[in-house]
Amino acid sequence: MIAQGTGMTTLAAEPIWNVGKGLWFGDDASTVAPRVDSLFMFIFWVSTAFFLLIVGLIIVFVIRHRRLPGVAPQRSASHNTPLELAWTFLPMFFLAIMFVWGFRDYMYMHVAPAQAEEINLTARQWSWLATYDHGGSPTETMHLVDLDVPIIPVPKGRPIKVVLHSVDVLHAFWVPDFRVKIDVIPNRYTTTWFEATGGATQFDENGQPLPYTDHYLFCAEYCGNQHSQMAAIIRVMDEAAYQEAKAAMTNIWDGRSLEEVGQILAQRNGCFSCHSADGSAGTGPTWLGIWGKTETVRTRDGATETVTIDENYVRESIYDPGAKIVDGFANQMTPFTSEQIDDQELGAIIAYIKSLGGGSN
Ligand code: HEC
Ligand SMILES: [Cu+2]
Repeated sequence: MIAQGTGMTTLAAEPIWNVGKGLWFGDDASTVAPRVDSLFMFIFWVSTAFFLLIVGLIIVFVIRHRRLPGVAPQRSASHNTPLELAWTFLPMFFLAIMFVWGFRDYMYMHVAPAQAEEINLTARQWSWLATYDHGGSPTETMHLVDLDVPIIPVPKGRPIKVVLHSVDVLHAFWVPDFRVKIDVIPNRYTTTWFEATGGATQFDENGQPLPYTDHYLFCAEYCGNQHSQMAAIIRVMDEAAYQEAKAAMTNIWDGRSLEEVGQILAQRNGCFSCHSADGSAGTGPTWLGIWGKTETVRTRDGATETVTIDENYVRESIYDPGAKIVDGFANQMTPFTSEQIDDQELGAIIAYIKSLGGGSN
């Protein structure tokens, strides 16, 4: 485990199977990184041991039982119950360990803590745009190879949930130092989370330790001829520096937060003639406290389904309201087009509905 906030791994606590980890893994810079590495190394050494055992036995047997002139071939043994039980249950035992361990870490990786701060990340050919809860986006860039990529600040020692979507083709969000990777898909939101620990201290050209650490964000899904340059820098810093970096960001909405912008957009687009934010139902259901709740809907073919109100559901409810009609309401909402409510505006409306509370965030 990583000692929180220090970004240092305690050597004494390293399990034995982590031997050799340094050969191919880079820096450990998030809480999930040591978990991934440890499981990977365990599987690696178990596989190596069985590989050597099996190939070793094959070689021994090939030599020992090879055909010799004048020696009649032995009859094959038909059965050996203890041996067969052993080679069935021994590997099963190791596979069960890998499964339980993998499942535990999979759940850890996929369920973001409720108090996580959210950062929206928009992928396009060929760049990344981060939008924070206060409506700002980073402007600072770094020159990599032959283009300037954005520097995306994140706080150290606190969970961050990343809400991702693409405005064009398939991309993938990959931060090798964090061991975090997820597809980024057009017309749909995907989410992931991480808690940055920063990893090993980094130094400037003069050998002085830097107050932050930088980690590459790559696109990991071939998305066109500049795919390899679709990068960004995730900069892990302490809380004070993070708040300062956030305050210095530009905001295309006059300094308004995403929630405030969402409320204004809901007003301008006439959503409040059918929806309320105070719990009263009108032509449409109220938005108060719906976030994260499950509800019953009717689909186009008349089937009943249970849905959870999340980013994807709200998106669909706006662009294609007839796809899932809330129980107790009629199909009376006219679809909005992406010209009327564009991508960034949709993100703001979602932030606003989210801010009205509910089961989870
Ligand atoms: C003409 C009335 C009307 C307008 C205007 C309207 N809606 Fe709706 N909306 C409805 C109705 C009726 C439903 C429930 C039936 C359904 O699911 O389509 C609904 C459902 C929804 C839902 C799903 C709510 C839930 O509890 O599952 C969301 C989200 C939503 N609308 C967002 C919006 C947004 C955002 C706008 C403005 C951009 C908007 N609506 C404008 C009538 C309207
Ligand atoms: Cu890409």
